[in-house]
Amino acid sequence: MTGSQKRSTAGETPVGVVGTGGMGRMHARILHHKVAGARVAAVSDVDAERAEEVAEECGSAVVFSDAIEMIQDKAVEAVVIASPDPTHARLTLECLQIGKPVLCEKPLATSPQEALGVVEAEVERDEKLVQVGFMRRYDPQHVDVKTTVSSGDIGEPVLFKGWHRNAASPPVADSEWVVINSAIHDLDSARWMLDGEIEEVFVRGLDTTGSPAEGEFDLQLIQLSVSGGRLGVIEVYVDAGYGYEVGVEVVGTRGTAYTAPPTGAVVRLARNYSQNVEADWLERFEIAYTVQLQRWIESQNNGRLNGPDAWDGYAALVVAEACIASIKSGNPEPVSQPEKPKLYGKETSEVVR
Ligand code: ISE
Repeated sequence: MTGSQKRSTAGETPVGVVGTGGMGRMHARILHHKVAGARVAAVSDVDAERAEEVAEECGSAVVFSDAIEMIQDKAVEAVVIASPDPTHARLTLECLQIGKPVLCEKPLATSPQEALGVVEAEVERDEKLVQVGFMRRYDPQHVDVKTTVSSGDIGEPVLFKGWHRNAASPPVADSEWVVINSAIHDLDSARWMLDGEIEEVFVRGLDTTGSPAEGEFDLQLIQLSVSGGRLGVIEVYVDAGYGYEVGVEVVGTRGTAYTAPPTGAVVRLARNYSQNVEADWLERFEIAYTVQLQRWIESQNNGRLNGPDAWDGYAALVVAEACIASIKSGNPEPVSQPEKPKLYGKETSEVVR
């Protein structure tokens, strides 16, 4: 963990973290070490040893083996969900039912139907309590591109380009997993950057590993038609081997804006010119995760949730479902355009600095 440490303040929001694997541990550490106005009050995991370890590292958090019990505990006022993807929607609904603010890791659910259940429960409450962990919206480089696009300086944005490479995929990764777990970020970026809706997708793919499961695409090229007659193209490659890289470019009618390679010195040595590539998203997006948690805690104090919401989580899954259909059919597929309830406002959500 890099950067300055937080000062402790009175009136800290007691947060419960569900899941203490890589993501949960990272969220707990950031909350404990860096986020002002919050403390880790509880953690839950079926793996007791792992949970104890994280609890110890984060002050004196109470350990639960059951996530629902932790969510219902009166001492927990806000919840971060970082357990496996198939548990997200059910646990988020639990938070909604008892009125606790929740930051749920992406994807919000594993199907749009399940995510719609969360949206409907929130609309029923008539109160936004759910934020989805599309942390790129807090990454300084992505925010700069978005700000430039919104300023109108590059003219009308007409093309979104996204690239997303993981060093290696886990054994569970099939074509659907690549869309729902990885490409979901890029689908959200395209909606956010162009402030529009994806209307059609066409996915072509390759299996670069020669895995026994024929037709599993670990490299996917997703072409998009976006509202307003705009275009997009996303490359997702989850077995790129050399490291982790994510970037976007938005091409406008007068200019273009794109994310630069991240930080780190450029080294010239022995007739070579080099720069480090990050290992994974925890390293690449550490700042984004920190800002995301800080803004989320602040939004609870000022009563105005302004990050990516349940609608964004649902909308990305609607596009993901069309991508999966396109992989299966080998054809372009339309994306259904559900009507956005009033609760979620007009924009694809604002820039959050
Ligand atoms: C992972 O789950 C993430 O959320 C990362 O941000 C993403 O880049 C990666 O592809 C996913 O597998």
